[in-house]
Amino acid sequence: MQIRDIATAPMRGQNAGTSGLRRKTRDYMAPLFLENYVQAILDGTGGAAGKTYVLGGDGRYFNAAAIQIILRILAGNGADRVIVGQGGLLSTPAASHLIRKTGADGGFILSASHNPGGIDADFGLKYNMANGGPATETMTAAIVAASEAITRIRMADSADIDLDALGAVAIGAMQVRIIDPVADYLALMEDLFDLDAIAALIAGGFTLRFDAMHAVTGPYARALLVDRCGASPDSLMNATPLPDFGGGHPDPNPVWAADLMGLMMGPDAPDFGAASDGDGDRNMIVGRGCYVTPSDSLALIADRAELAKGYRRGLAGVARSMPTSGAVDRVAAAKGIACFETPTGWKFFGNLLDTGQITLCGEESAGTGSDHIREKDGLWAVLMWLNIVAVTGQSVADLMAAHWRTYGRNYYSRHDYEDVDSAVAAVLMADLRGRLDSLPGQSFAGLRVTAADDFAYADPVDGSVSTSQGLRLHFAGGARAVLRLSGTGTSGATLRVYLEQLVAAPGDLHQDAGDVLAPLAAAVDAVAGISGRTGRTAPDVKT
Ligand code: G16
Repeated sequence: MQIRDIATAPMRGQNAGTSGLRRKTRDYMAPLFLENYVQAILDGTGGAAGKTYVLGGDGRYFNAAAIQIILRILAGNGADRVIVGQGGLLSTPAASHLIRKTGADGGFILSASHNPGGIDADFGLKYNMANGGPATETMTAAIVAASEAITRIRMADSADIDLDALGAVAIGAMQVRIIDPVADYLALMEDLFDLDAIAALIAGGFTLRFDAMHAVTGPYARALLVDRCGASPDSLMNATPLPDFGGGHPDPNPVWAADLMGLMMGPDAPDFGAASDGDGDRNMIVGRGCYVTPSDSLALIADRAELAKGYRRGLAGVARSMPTSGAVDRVAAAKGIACFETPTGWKFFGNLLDTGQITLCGEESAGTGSDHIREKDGLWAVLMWLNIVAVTGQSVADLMAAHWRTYGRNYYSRHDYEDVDSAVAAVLMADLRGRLDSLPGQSFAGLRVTAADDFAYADPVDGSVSTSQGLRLHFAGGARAVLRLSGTGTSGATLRVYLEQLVAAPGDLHQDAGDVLAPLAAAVDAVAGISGRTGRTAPDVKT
């Protein structure tokens, strides 16, 4: 087998965002784009010689072809071993687990997460480190530097391998092992949760519906919920992974999982509903007539995790991303454990998890997880909820009501303005940032600002400092708004406005969040001039 050096030019301006590099699929398919990025990852991480990698993706368009290319580059760069999910499939949590379990040096996960798939949609690649987690800021910077200095791609001249055939195959001196993508993950869930209790709950007549959104979790959910826990096969919706996710937007929230939401809010709702995203790391939890916000889900899990066998020892601490609501903070305070506030992005939890300072963490963007891996984990959250329901015998709605009565309720909503002109979005943020110091004491649409800042985070473990992580506005009466630009979009800018109102002693537990948050939304528009600057009178997506 020959190894060739292919001359190439540096990539400019391809700085990876919140989670790897996401681009239009056609960009990724353009000559040498993927090749450049993969070679830059290897160059930026000390080369591949003698190393072991995990490789797989969410099955979206270009997944299998990209895997063949990456294998040739790994072989060309002298990698020793690659573990690949059968059919090229691996959910992000399963990949994180495999990296840790096999002691691999890193992993390549092919996904643009919840972004749509297809030749005219999105593709992505993220590199995870030996701890199973997304590359840190420092490692990402090294990869970006390598991408700007790259001159050649080193590739093996080898034929495609059969990604469907389980077992070992060699590409030159490199061993490739094709494995069942589900088995190891299933064993991990068996260790953490009492699946017999969940099976008994289901055998007793408890009904559920899980929407895999035509993405990667279909086979995982079938193995866990149907085969292991005895749910009926029609408990699964959209459970066959498709390259274009059936034309849908595999983002588990009330907007994109509208069919499931409609069912759960209707007269024939099952007891429990859930969904996961493209690569299986996000989750949505919904009870009969009761949607659970990701922030509330994190708080409830933090309160009740000890009911699941993997968490009996209690929690070392918890963490949430800054825009996530403060609901979990009050649970942590009541338990007397630490609660960290990190920038958006799962990578910021890695050091806290690695040093044992936290057991659980989560984000408003539908990610929840624990120290079992170094990614958020959609089916983990589903099993955690089912385990809690099985042990307490309470419905999702009753669990949430009890939680709010104890801790108060953080009404929460995120408003997204999508595909905004990038320059307009940048000016909006820069202008507000420049006025932050003058805002406290001023009122907007009747609400008085009490504090305003630009969130910065100093990692308590490695000391790295991340600045400009979102503009925070606190208002009188326990309201908070955060404005930040998304790091995961692929066209224009997405402005995210996170709205939160704490009601410490809610009289009516079920007030509509939109009503509660309307004055805050008006105040944010007044202070930031969103409608004036963008010409949008309403957000594109409200979750
Ligand atoms: C990724 C990260 C998450 C983060 C989210 C934020 O999610 O893994 O930790 O919360 O991006 O997205 P944005 O910058 O658009 O607000 P995922 O599920 O897309 O990998």
